[in-house]
Amino acid sequence: MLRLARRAAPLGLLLVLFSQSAALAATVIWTNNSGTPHTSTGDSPLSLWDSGSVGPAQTFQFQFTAAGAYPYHCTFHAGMGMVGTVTVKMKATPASGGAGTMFQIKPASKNAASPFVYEIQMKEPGGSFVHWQTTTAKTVIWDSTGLAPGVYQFRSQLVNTNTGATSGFSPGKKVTITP
Ligand SMILES: [Cu+2]
Repeated sequence: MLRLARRAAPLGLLLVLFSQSAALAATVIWTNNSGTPHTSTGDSPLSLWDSGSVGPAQTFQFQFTAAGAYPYHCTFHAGMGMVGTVTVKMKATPASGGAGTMFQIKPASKNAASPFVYEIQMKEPGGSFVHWQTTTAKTVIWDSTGLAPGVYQFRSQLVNTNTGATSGFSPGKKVTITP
């Protein structure tokens, strides 16, 4: 399951999170509980979604399927600071295991469709995030054979290969290789 976290709440458009534990997908629902219209519009150049004008008491929903950080704004009131970021976390299973474990690294809830790909970075114990692999697969196997014990991290972002636009990286997902 991809998990969602809200970073900043827009002023008028409240974010309600629906996390479906069974389905590998996460739908975010914005509810306008103010008295004037707003939008939920994914920032350009990725421009992943745009609600158009959402009136008072109306809702808009969008299903996120890829880990990443997705900044968005209200087209009417971005200048007043009505902005936010939806953060979609990665999954990895198991969370820990001895060297030799075949870990499943999951940047998304479904395989990417052209022109999108998932760009995954890895951080070794004591190191920095560096490119690991770019894939269209929702699950990638990480063969930990021969690796030193410690805490490794993975993070991922959505990339549009036509435009080069990116979401921004998800938070790091920790995977521990036990001694
Ligand atoms: Cu607004």
